[in-house]
Parts: sequence; C-alpha cells; structure tokens
Amino acid sequence: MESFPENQFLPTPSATFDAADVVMVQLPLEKTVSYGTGTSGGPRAILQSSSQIELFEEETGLDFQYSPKIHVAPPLRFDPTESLETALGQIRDFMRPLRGRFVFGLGGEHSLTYGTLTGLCDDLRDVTVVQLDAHADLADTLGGLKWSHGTVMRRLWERGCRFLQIGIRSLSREEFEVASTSDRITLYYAHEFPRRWPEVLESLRRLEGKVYFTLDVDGLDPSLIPSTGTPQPNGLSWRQTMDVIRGVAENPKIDWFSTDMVEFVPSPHPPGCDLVAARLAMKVLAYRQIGLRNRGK
Ligand SMILES: [Mn+2]
Repeated sequence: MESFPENQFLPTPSATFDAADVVMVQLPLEKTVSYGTGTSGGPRAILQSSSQIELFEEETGLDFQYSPKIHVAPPLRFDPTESLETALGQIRDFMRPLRGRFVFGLGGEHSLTYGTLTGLCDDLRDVTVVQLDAHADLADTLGGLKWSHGTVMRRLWERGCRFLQIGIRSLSREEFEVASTSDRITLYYAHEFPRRWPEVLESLRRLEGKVYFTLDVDGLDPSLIPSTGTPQPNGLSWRQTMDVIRGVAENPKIDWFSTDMVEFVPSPHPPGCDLVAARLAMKVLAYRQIGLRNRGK
C-alpha cells in the first residue's frame, strides 16, 4: 500500500491528460473547518485506499482498466498563510483551462465548489447545483466570515445558481428562510424521507441544462462515513445515494459537466471508511459512463 503511486485512482495506471475521459483534481483545501479537522488529507486517503478496489465494477459491468480513462492531476498546493478567497482564486484559475473536460474534484472543504464552478463557467445563472449534503451551506456569514464552507452555496446562489439540495438536516433559521423563499432553491430535508423520496427522484428526472453535482460525504449517513468534519445523524443510505447519482447520470436532458466530493477526513483507524469514500467516487464515474453510453456518447 505504501508504494501506491501518488497521482493514481484505482490499481491501474493514470491515463494521460489528453486521452482521459475524466480529469480528477486533488484539492486538499482546509481553511475554515468549524469542528473536526483533517479534510486536507482527504484526496490522498481516497486515492491511496482506491488501490484496494477491484477494477471490475460488478453493477455496471465496467472494467476500469479500460473505461472510463482517468487522469489524476497532482494536488494543488495552497499557501497556509493565504486567505480562503485567495485559494478559491487559485482553484478557479486552475480550472479555467479544463473547460470542456469532465472534472472530478476531490476535496478538501466544501468551499472549493465555488472555485471550481467559477473556473469552469462564466455565467452561473444557467447552472443547477445538485447538492447531496447534511448542511444547506446557505449562511451569509459563519463565525463572522463571508467565505467559509458554511457559506459557499449562499455565495453561489448570489451568482444566480439554481439548487437541488438533498438530505439536509442542519441549518439555521436564516438559511431556512432563504431556502424556503427562493424560487431557485429546491430543498429536500432528510426527515422527509422516505415519504418524499419519489419527489427527489422526479426532481432529478426534471433537471435540464448544465448540472454541477457536489457530493458532501456528510450527506450520507454517518454509519457509512463517520469520518467527516461535521457529521449529522439520519443521512442517506448507500442505496439512496446511488439513486441520486444514477438520477443525475441517466438524465438525457442535462449537461453534467463536473462533480466534486468534499469534506472527507481520513479515518484514524486504517483502512476505516477511506475505502467507502473511494468506492463512492468510483460509483459516480461508473454511473456517468453508463449514462453516456446509453445516450450513444
Ligand atoms: Mn457541505
């Protein structure tokens, strides 16, 4: 395990940048955590544990040795003395030349979504963010900070994004008001499942246009991934999570152009749930590949 290559996902050599179907970007960003620490180690732990995953994906029948081809870029280095805003500018500038490629960002704290999205798109008014998360991340400020993992969706909302938020079970009254009065935010609380689950799937089927899918691992139930900065009980089951990913992947009316997976903290007891997180990333790529194939792309 120690000798697993630095910039590789799964036990097969990283594809070249030009040949890749997917560009995986390591974003070990950790600037404004509010509770548990360690998200900066997330990308490394996920890549490392992916060495233990079978290349054959039994549900989709894909063999990751051949498809999809994944290029893993070296991790971005963030200057610890610089502000979060500066780091987000760095991510934005890194992403800009990747427009037109499918970018999979591995975090790192949730704020990175802002840098990624603004790097990949100029006009956010035609983008829907599908957000699987325990937290709405819609606060105007958190701990006095405008830029934080807890305010990232508010900043994107101000830029005109639409939102489909799934699994929310922790937010302030202020965030609740924003979510319930904005016609650009559709929010499904975790306590409403399973009653409203068919509506969640219907909302995914109705999506059109450009879609950015952000997967905060704390959206899943902590029995699956307890290793995250701010865990909350009553999260999505593995099966529900798969349904959401498939809902995005199988919708032929959307241009799903990028995804990130954020807030994972390496488990203190190896192999812990690092492998669960790595498997989650693999599932995203497997369903996407099958979705593309079904559309003849
Ligand atoms: Mn979040």
